Amino acid sequence: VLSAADKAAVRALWRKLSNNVGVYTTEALERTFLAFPSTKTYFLHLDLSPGSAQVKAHGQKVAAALTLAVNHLDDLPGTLSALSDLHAHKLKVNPINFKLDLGGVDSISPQFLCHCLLVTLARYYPGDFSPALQASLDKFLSHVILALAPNYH
Ligand code: HNI
Repeated sequence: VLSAADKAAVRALWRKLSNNVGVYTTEALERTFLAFPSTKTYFLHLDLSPGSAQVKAHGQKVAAALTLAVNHLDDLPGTLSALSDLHAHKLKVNPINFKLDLGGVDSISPQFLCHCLLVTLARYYPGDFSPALQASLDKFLSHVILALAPNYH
Protein backbone atom coordinates (compact mmCIF):
# COMPACT_ATOMS: atom_id res chain seq x y z
CA VAL A 1 0.00 0.00 0.00
CA LEU A 2 1.22 3.47 -0.81
CA SER A 3 1.62 5.50 2.35
CA ALA A 4 0.73 9.19 2.53
CA ALA A 5 4.47 9.90 2.41
CA ASP A 6 4.90 7.75 -0.74
CA LYS A 7 2.05 9.59 -2.45
CA ALA A 8 3.40 13.00 -1.46
CA ALA A 9 6.87 12.10 -2.72
CA VAL A 10 5.60 10.84 -6.07
CA ARG A 11 3.34 13.87 -6.56
CA ALA A 12 6.17 16.26 -5.69
CA LEU A 13 8.52 14.58 -8.16
CA TRP A 14 5.87 14.68 -10.88
CA ARG A 15 5.35 18.41 -10.29
CA LYS A 16 9.08 18.82 -10.80
CA LEU A 17 9.10 16.78 -14.01
CA SER A 18 6.33 19.04 -15.29
CA ASN A 19 5.97 18.73 -19.06
CA ASN A 20 9.09 16.60 -19.44
CA VAL A 21 7.69 13.25 -18.33
CA GLY A 22 7.67 12.09 -21.96
CA VAL A 23 11.36 12.89 -22.36
CA TYR A 24 12.20 10.54 -19.50
CA THR A 25 9.80 7.74 -20.45
CA THR A 26 11.25 7.84 -23.96
CA GLU A 27 14.80 7.54 -22.60
CA ALA A 28 13.59 4.73 -20.33
CA LEU A 29 12.14 2.89 -23.35
CA GLU A 30 15.39 3.32 -25.28
CA ARG A 31 17.35 1.98 -22.31
CA THR A 32 14.92 -0.94 -21.95
CA PHE A 33 15.25 -1.96 -25.59
CA LEU A 34 19.06 -1.74 -25.42
CA ALA A 35 19.64 -3.36 -22.05
CA PHE A 36 16.85 -5.96 -22.31
CA PRO A 37 16.52 -6.78 -26.01
CA SER A 38 13.89 -9.46 -25.45
CA THR A 39 11.43 -6.64 -24.75
CA LYS A 40 11.66 -5.58 -28.39
CA THR A 41 9.62 -8.56 -29.58
CA TYR A 42 6.32 -6.75 -28.96
CA PHE A 43 7.44 -3.67 -30.85
CA LEU A 44 8.93 -5.05 -34.03
CA HIS A 45 6.40 -3.08 -36.08
CA LEU A 46 7.94 0.14 -34.79
CA ASP A 47 11.22 1.80 -35.73
CA LEU A 48 13.31 1.10 -32.62
CA SER A 49 16.52 2.83 -33.71
CA PRO A 50 18.00 5.45 -31.36
CA GLY A 51 16.15 8.74 -31.63
CA SER A 52 13.18 7.11 -33.35
CA ALA A 53 10.11 9.35 -33.65
CA GLN A 54 7.92 6.29 -33.12
CA VAL A 55 9.59 5.41 -29.83
CA LYS A 56 9.24 9.05 -28.81
CA ALA A 57 5.53 8.95 -29.66
CA HIS A 58 5.12 5.76 -27.66
CA GLY A 59 7.05 7.33 -24.79
CA GLN A 60 4.53 10.18 -24.77
CA LYS A 61 1.66 7.70 -24.45
CA VAL A 62 3.32 5.88 -21.57
CA ALA A 63 4.04 9.25 -19.93
CA ALA A 64 0.39 10.26 -20.21
CA ALA A 65 -0.69 6.98 -18.61
CA LEU A 66 1.77 7.42 -15.74
CA THR A 67 0.70 11.01 -15.18
CA LEU A 68 -2.93 9.89 -15.10
CA ALA A 69 -1.90 7.31 -12.50
CA VAL A 70 -0.12 9.95 -10.40
CA ASN A 71 -3.32 12.00 -10.47
CA HIS A 72 -5.36 9.02 -9.23
CA LEU A 73 -3.12 7.38 -6.67
CA ASP A 74 -6.11 6.35 -4.58
CA ASP A 75 -7.68 4.31 -7.37
CA LEU A 76 -5.01 2.87 -9.64
CA PRO A 77 -6.97 -0.29 -10.59
CA GLY A 78 -10.04 1.71 -11.66
CA THR A 79 -7.98 4.34 -13.41
CA LEU A 80 -5.93 1.85 -15.41
CA SER A 81 -8.52 -0.86 -16.07
CA ALA A 82 -9.23 0.21 -19.67
CA LEU A 83 -5.50 0.22 -20.42
CA SER A 84 -5.17 -3.16 -18.77
CA ASP A 85 -7.96 -4.55 -20.98
CA LEU A 86 -6.24 -3.10 -24.03
CA HIS A 87 -3.00 -4.90 -23.21
CA ALA A 88 -4.84 -8.14 -22.53
CA HIS A 89 -7.42 -8.34 -25.31
CA LYS A 90 -6.24 -6.14 -28.13
CA LEU A 91 -2.46 -6.23 -27.76
CA LYS A 92 -2.51 -9.75 -26.31
CA VAL A 93 0.49 -9.12 -24.12
CA ASN A 94 1.42 -12.23 -22.20
CA PRO A 95 0.72 -11.57 -18.49
CA ILE A 96 4.17 -12.93 -17.74
CA ASN A 97 5.44 -9.55 -18.91
CA PHE A 98 3.70 -7.92 -16.00
CA LYS A 99 5.12 -10.20 -13.39
CA LEU A 100 6.17 -8.48 -10.21
CA ASP A 101 8.53 -11.30 -9.42
CA LEU A 102 12.08 -10.29 -10.25
CA GLY A 103 13.40 -13.77 -9.74
CA GLY A 104 13.67 -15.00 -13.31
CA VAL A 105 16.45 -13.55 -15.41
CA ASP A 106 14.37 -14.22 -18.50
CA SER A 107 11.27 -12.39 -17.33
CA ILE A 108 10.87 -9.34 -19.51
CA SER A 109 9.45 -5.84 -19.15
CA PRO A 110 7.84 -3.80 -17.61
CA GLN A 111 9.85 -4.44 -14.50
CA PHE A 112 12.65 -3.59 -16.87
CA LEU A 113 10.85 -0.46 -18.00
CA CYS A 114 10.32 0.57 -14.37
CA HIS A 115 13.95 -0.13 -13.60
CA CYS A 116 15.06 1.94 -16.57
CA LEU A 117 12.74 4.77 -15.59
CA LEU A 118 14.29 4.82 -12.13
CA VAL A 119 17.77 4.90 -13.65
CA THR A 120 16.79 7.72 -15.99
CA LEU A 121 15.20 9.85 -13.27
CA ALA A 122 18.16 9.26 -10.95
CA ARG A 123 20.41 10.56 -13.70
CA TYR A 124 18.47 13.79 -14.23
CA TYR A 125 17.47 14.42 -10.61
CA PRO A 126 20.42 13.16 -8.57
CA GLY A 127 19.77 15.66 -5.79
CA ASP A 128 16.20 14.46 -5.31
CA PHE A 129 16.91 10.79 -5.60
CA SER A 130 17.27 9.81 -1.96
CA PRO A 131 16.85 6.16 -0.98
CA ALA A 132 13.43 7.12 0.38
CA LEU A 133 12.36 8.61 -2.95
CA GLN A 134 13.60 5.55 -4.80
CA ALA A 135 11.55 3.34 -2.49
CA SER A 136 8.40 5.45 -2.95
CA LEU A 137 8.77 5.54 -6.74
CA ASP A 138 9.46 1.85 -6.88
CA LYS A 139 6.32 1.20 -4.87
CA PHE A 140 4.26 3.46 -7.11
CA LEU A 141 5.50 1.75 -10.28
CA SER A 142 4.85 -1.70 -8.78
CA HIS A 143 1.26 -0.69 -8.10
CA VAL A 144 0.89 0.60 -11.66
CA ILE A 145 2.11 -2.76 -12.92
CA LEU A 146 -0.31 -4.62 -10.67
CA ALA A 147 -3.20 -2.51 -11.97
CA LEU A 148 -2.09 -2.98 -15.57
CA ALA A 149 -1.36 -6.68 -15.43
CA PRO A 150 -3.59 -8.19 -18.06
CA ASN A 151 -6.60 -9.92 -16.62
CA TYR A 152 -7.69 -12.75 -18.84
CA HIS A 153 -11.20 -13.78 -18.01
NI1 HNI B 1 2.08 -0.83 -23.11
C1 HNI B 1 0.61 0.46 -25.95
C2 HNI B 1 1.24 2.02 -21.36
C3 HNI B 1 3.72 -2.03 -20.33
C4 HNI B 1 3.18 -3.54 -24.90
N1 HNI B 1 1.10 0.90 -23.56
C5 HNI B 1 0.53 1.21 -24.78
C6 HNI B 1 -0.14 2.50 -24.67
C7 HNI B 1 0.04 2.93 -23.39
C8 HNI B 1 0.83 1.92 -22.69
C9 HNI B 1 -0.49 4.23 -22.77
C10 HNI B 1 -0.91 3.19 -25.77
C11 HNI B 1 -2.34 2.69 -25.70
C12 HNI B 1 -3.21 3.30 -26.79
O1 HNI B 1 -2.75 3.43 -27.94
O2 HNI B 1 -4.36 3.64 -26.48
N2 HNI B 1 2.39 -0.16 -21.19
C13 HNI B 1 2.00 1.07 -20.69
C14 HNI B 1 2.51 1.21 -19.34
C15 HNI B 1 3.22 0.07 -19.06
C16 HNI B 1 3.14 -0.78 -20.23
C17 HNI B 1 2.26 2.44 -18.47
C18 HNI B 1 3.96 -0.32 -17.83
C19 HNI B 1 4.43 0.54 -16.95
N3 HNI B 1 3.21 -2.49 -22.69
C20 HNI B 1 3.75 -2.81 -21.50
C21 HNI B 1 4.42 -4.10 -21.59
C22 HNI B 1 4.28 -4.53 -22.88
C23 HNI B 1 3.52 -3.50 -23.57
C24 HNI B 1 5.10 -4.79 -20.47
C25 HNI B 1 4.80 -5.75 -23.54
C26 HNI B 1 5.86 -6.40 -23.14
N4 HNI B 1 1.92 -1.44 -25.06
C27 HNI B 1 2.49 -2.58 -25.59
C28 HNI B 1 2.25 -2.61 -27.02
C29 HNI B 1 1.54 -1.44 -27.33
C30 HNI B 1 1.32 -0.73 -26.06
C31 HNI B 1 2.73 -3.70 -27.98
C32 HNI B 1 1.08 -0.98 -28.71
C33 HNI B 1 2.23 -0.18 -29.33
C34 HNI B 1 1.86 0.35 -30.70
O3 HNI B 1 1.73 1.57 -30.84
O4 HNI B 1 1.74 -0.44 -31.60
